[in-house]
Amino acid sequence: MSKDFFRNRNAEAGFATRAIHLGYDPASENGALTPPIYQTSTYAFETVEQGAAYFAGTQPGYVYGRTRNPTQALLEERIASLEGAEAALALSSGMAAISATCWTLLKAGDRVLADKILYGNSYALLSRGLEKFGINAEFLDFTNPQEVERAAETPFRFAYFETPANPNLRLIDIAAISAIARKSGAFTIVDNTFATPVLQRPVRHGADLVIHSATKYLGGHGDLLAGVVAGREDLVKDIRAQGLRYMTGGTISPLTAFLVLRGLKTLELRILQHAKSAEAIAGFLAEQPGVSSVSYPGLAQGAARGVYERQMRGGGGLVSFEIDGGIERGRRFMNGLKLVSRAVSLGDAETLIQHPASMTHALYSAEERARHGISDGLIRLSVGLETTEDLLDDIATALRSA
Ligand code: 7XF
Repeated sequence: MSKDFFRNRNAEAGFATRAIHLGYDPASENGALTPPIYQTSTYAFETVEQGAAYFAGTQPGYVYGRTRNPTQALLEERIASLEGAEAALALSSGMAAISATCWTLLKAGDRVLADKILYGNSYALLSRGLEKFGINAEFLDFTNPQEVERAAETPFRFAYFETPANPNLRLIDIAAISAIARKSGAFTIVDNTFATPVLQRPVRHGADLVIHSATKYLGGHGDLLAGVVAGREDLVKDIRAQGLRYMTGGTISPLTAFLVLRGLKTLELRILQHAKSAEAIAGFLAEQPGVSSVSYPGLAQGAARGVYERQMRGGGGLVSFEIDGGIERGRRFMNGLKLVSRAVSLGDAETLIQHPASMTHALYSAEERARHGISDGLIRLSVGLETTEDLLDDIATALRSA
């Protein structure tokens, strides 16, 4: 499909069409249907003057592989389009994306507001990591915008949160928090890893930057690590020029960029299937007498229901729950699973189960977990793409024998 398809249409092409075709014309690469992997670390300049102009940015051109590669550039163009963002930057992991963003936007003396419930290493970076450099992070309950509004009376640089949040899947109102931040002259950064742009586009609700661990659904096959930051062009440009170029060097490899591009082609299909199975499993768990609580965005109640309806178009592939009998019975249940794999990470074709308190959130101290509301009995299930009935069978059998 030629680039003219995108240029000539008045309406934007659909999500899946853009995920498969945007920004690539096979005619420009000998008719190759699949975009090539530019396996190169550096680029030859025709003249010294041309090289100098590329470095100065007065002429567009590739210079050196740490900051940009054509395979990476195509990935960035597609993700920006899918998120409805002005620009995107791909990096070597989700943590590379988050740290490059922090090192670029923050300086000593700055203050950051963050939700209490974050992926363990994001929490460790914002609390213990930034503290070493004289930056203070305050952790609030972002499900209560009044609490954020009160904290916003003192200047802060950005508001940072995940929605749905890792690991308990609670939802945060992106538009409400963005409005508070904007009024205070602060940015809003949303980690959209769990929803993906198929289900939620934070930029549309006022976020300035969107973070992804592309290791998860964007890659989708459990075979790579990658990260993304998308959003305002001026910010993304600075994060590439500073946070990536000389503060982290967290470059995505050309092969990894290619694999994420391959993952994007089936992103919408996969997410809708993950969500279909996850909804069935969440419904099943909610009916079991030995299951004390189930959290699934698609089943959100009360105020969270409104947030869900305003900003998401599906519940996604994760389910978190607690079973009666505490962590001991939880361990027996997890060890009894035959099809479901005991593993951290999420968003893969394989269904994965893990125990946040001892795994993904072990960097929160026991006291911090208690204070922030991360229960020691919580179990997080990333529902994969296996046949739904097989997953239900495995879970039912393990629950019975626990
Ligand atoms: O550096 P990574 O690609 O692993 O991404 C970090 C990251 C950032 N944001 C969110 C919401 C995440 O969940 C992650 C990684 N989480 C995995 C998990 O929760 O299973 C990591 C396994 S320890």
